[in-house]
Amino acid sequence: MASSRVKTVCPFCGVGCGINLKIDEQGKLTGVEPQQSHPVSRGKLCEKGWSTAYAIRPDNRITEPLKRIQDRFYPISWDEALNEIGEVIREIQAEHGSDAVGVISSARATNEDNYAAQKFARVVLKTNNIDHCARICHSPTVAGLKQTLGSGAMTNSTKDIFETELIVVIGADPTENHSVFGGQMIEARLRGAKLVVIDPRVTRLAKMADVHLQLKPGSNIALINAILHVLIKRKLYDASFVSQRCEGFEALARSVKAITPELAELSTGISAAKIRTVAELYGQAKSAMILYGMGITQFVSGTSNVIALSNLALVCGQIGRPGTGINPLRGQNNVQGACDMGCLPNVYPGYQAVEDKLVQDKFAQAWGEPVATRPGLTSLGMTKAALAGEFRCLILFGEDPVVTDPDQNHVRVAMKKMDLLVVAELTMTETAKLADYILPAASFAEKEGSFTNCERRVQHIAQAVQPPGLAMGDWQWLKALAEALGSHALSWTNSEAVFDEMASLTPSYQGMTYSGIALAHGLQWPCNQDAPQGTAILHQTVFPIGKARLIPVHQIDIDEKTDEQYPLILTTNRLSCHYGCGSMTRKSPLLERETPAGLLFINPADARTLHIQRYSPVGIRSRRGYVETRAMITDDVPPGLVSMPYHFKEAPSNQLTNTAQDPITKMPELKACAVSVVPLPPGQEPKDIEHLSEGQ
Ligand SMILES: Nc1nc2c(c(=O)[nH]1)N[C@H]1C(S)=C(S)[C@@H](COP(=O)(O)OP(=O)(O)OC[C@H]3O[C@@H](n4cnc5c(=O)[nH]c(N)nc54)[C@H](O)[C@@H]3O)O[C@H]1N2
Ligand SMILES: Nc1nc2c(c(=O)[nH]1)N[C@H]1C(S)=C(S)[C@@H](COP(=O)(O)OP(=O)(O)OC[C@H]3O[C@@H](n4cnc5c(=O)[nH]c(N)nc54)[C@H](O)[C@@H]3O)O[C@H]1N2
Ligand code: SF4
Ligand SMILES: [Mo]
Repeated sequence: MASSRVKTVCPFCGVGCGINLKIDEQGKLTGVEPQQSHPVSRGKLCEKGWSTAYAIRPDNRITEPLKRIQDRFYPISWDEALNEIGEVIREIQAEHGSDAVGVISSARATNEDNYAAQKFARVVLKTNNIDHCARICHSPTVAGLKQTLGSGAMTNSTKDIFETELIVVIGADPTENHSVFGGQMIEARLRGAKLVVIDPRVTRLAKMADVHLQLKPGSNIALINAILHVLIKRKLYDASFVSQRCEGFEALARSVKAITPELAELSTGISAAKIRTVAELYGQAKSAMILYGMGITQFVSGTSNVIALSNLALVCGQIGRPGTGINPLRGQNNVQGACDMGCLPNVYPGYQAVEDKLVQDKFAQAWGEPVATRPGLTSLGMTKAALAGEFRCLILFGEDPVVTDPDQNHVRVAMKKMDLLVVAELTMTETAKLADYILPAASFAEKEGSFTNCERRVQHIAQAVQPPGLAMGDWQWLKALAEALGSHALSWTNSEAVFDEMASLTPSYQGMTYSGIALAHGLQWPCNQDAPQGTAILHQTVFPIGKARLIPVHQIDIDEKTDEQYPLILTTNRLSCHYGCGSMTRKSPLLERETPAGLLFINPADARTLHIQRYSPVGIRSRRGYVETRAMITDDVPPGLVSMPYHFKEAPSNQLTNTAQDPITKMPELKACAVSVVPLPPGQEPKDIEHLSEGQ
């Protein structure tokens, strides 16, 4: 075999950078290089992209199905595993009904895997209990933008960053989290674009911004409404765009009439003068691009926050043209795709409503079987129902909720309480450790499929190497499990057949084929008869709902208040070198060397009051849990606010976080909870969570 390079896509974040995997003569993955001609990454990768080969190396992978007997895992054949799982599912459904089981799919896996997962839930298990990590990521985007624009996705393309006059980054830290795109933002800034950053922390982009609005956590709506107040009062908005393309302006104008910058100064902590400056910059820019992330969505006010941003873009007509738009920075490599595929409890592929009778009939006919008709449980809803004894079995792949869902103690109890937990993974995660069966999954390099990046670009991924041991692609084991349950609904013979079935049922993907997406570095949806080459900018002449809706929203404060016992607010953030639960990036010695495990970022003033030294051990307690780690003293967080990454299983910030939820999407408030911080005695090492729980 000759050495080769296989063209594929980075498996980490939603930027979707183009990579080539380097394969040696023995068929072994030896390295990675950027694709020079890729339209998004333009020959660049970040440190995670460069470390891809480490993330999936065969040592340390799960290579055969495992069954837990008491506290140990034993190898078992695929047939035995699937038959036993199938039998327990049947028993549970016979006793407790079809909704006692559910599936959590993976925004890290392919469109084909996710399409198969929702079809498996709906046709084989007869339940709409299907969800994935978008719930705790951009579900408020999907819900909010669907209401205001009719489509919950990034409206523009990453290349627009070079065509805009004004970049507004709100609640996102792109140089850490969408690093290649973040680098392009720096480039655009250096070429003359203006930059406004709205974030309670001083991020790298905040340091080079024209204006940084360092607002109090959770005060986004108060701020945006005050900006709207100035825009409307001073007639800086786009009256002709509003009259031609929007409805609801009068009610919106009334709702912000009393929200003066002076009033907003009290709740946001930002001076009225700065609020006016930003309103002027945004109102007067020929083109302005809003880019936002978890600092908008991960609040009990998540959906309203998204609506507020949409109101802002719409009244200024900053949408439907190059260099404009409202642009959610979708997080995972394929979270846009997993949503598009219908891995959500209320919609089929292409956001077709589960409750719509015509849609039910369409899918029942296409799939040749009756489908579940009632909307299902969300991921956190499944956890809650498990704790109540109403949900008994979860099939989960490519997520590690014990580390990444809020309130870790309560997630652990729920996972243990179920009669059957099946986890398909690349490695032994904290969640897999609690499973009854672990199935070995193939990584992105070991299977064919497609990923949809943050700008709706559907890209082909080619198989580069063989899966280790007995590992299988996710749709392949789902198909085998369906067969063990007596169903042939998933009987595709290759990934292309899965894609073709999906495209035929998903209007925005209808014009796509494997050859089409492979040729052109992907195609951006909608891609259909009207737009065979795909669509770079949404809503250019009309919104899917006709006119866009301006919807008044009001400030909703964070759920937990500080008090004497818990005097600080904890927010959670990400670090450039680590990703999600860390199960892939932490295999790279280079990435591991760059960042110590755990960390609490704290302002020097708070550190002084609490007698905390640089890098000294600290304990952090919330109303739900306790962790220990080391303090990093920095002006990047203001006094009163501390921040922790959530990548480290030794010091999981999700021991502490709040499960209070946005009422519309059930998004938990991962970005704010009340904590206390204490220094540990000098010389005492921070205990990792396992040892802490043993001691309790
Ligand atoms: N290196 C790395 N990259 C990643 C990931 C990773 O784990 N590691 N994960 C991927 C995923 S799944 C996602 S969803 C994306 C997320 O990417 P981002 O959305 O950038 O994620 P975060 O760092 O969690 O939060 C963004 C910012 O919100 C700010 N913030 C907190 N509260 C508020 C507030 O009230 N208002 C405002 N305006 N801002 C606030 C925080 O200070 C932080 O800077 O990253 C993706 N990329
Ligand atoms: N405190 C706090 N918590 C958070 C957040 C926060 O900002 N703060 N952010 C939230 C957000 S936005 C998100 S998206 C979630 C992410 O939470 P998760 O989705 O749980 O995180 P990941 O690390 O992406 O986990 C993915 C797992 O998938 C596995 N995997 C990768 N590829 C494949 C595949 O092809 N098949 C299979 N079967 N497995 C695969 C990896 O080995 C990894 O263990 O975390 C959330 N949790
Ligand atoms: S920016 Fe995202 S997609 Fe690009 S190399 Fe880094 S992690 Fe991969
Ligand atoms: Mo995410």
